[in-house]
Amino acid sequence: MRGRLITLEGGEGAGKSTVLATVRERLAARGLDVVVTREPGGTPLGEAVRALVLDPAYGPVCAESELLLMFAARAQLVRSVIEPALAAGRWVLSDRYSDASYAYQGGGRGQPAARIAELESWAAGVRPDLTLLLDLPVAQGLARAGSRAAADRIEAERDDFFERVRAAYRARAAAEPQRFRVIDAGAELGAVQAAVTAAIDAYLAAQDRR
Ligand code: T5A
Repeated sequence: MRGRLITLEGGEGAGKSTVLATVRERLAARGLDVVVTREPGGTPLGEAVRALVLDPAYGPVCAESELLLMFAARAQLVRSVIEPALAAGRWVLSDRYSDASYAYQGGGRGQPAARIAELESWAAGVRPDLTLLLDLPVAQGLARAGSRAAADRIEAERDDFFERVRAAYRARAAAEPQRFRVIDAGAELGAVQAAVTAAIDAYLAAQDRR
């Protein structure tokens, strides 16, 4: 039986990396074979693209280049990691995936959604089965991210860019409620983890009933 692709999405500092371990443990406890990856990255080529696209030394980067670089990394990840894993019945958990391109390059940079959809169709070809959107106010996420490390090229954007990113994510979740679960990521960590656990358990229960 084919595996499932679960993606974690959200703005800067939303807590994706922090809750990823919770999701992985929940899936593994059910005996599922889980592959964890991230975007951009997840392959040697993808990690090199990540270093390029996030390095402030290359800025300013035009929106078209940024979009194509994200999909160059994604195409490689799908073909060498995601698709083989799903075909082998493994479950894939990805820290960001194609919704990030709709949010950042679409909402943030103004690239047309139809263009991104076309890239998604031929360069990626695999859509997530379940997406957890960790949603929180932009200022709260930036404060969390900022308390950690030096800003990368995208983290250095202005607040209005991140407001457009958040709006695009929320619009996608509203348009596809069967795929998205929106998590209040502004809550304290225990509450976020509980909400994530409940969402995963509900999804697994629904899979069992199929
Ligand atoms: N990008 C990516 C695009 O533009 N297009 C694309 O198609 C793709 C795939 C890299 C960048 O690339 C862009 C988006 C990004 O700008 P990334 O590495 O996933 O993507 O970038 P970030 O969002 O910057 O990752 P972060 O590590 O900042 O965010 P996380 O993983 O969401 O947050 P996390 O877990 O590291 O938590 C941040 C801090 O908050 C604390 C944590 O301990 C940590 O210190 N924290 C909490 N504190 C209090 N309460 C809670 N509930 C907390 N949860 C976490």
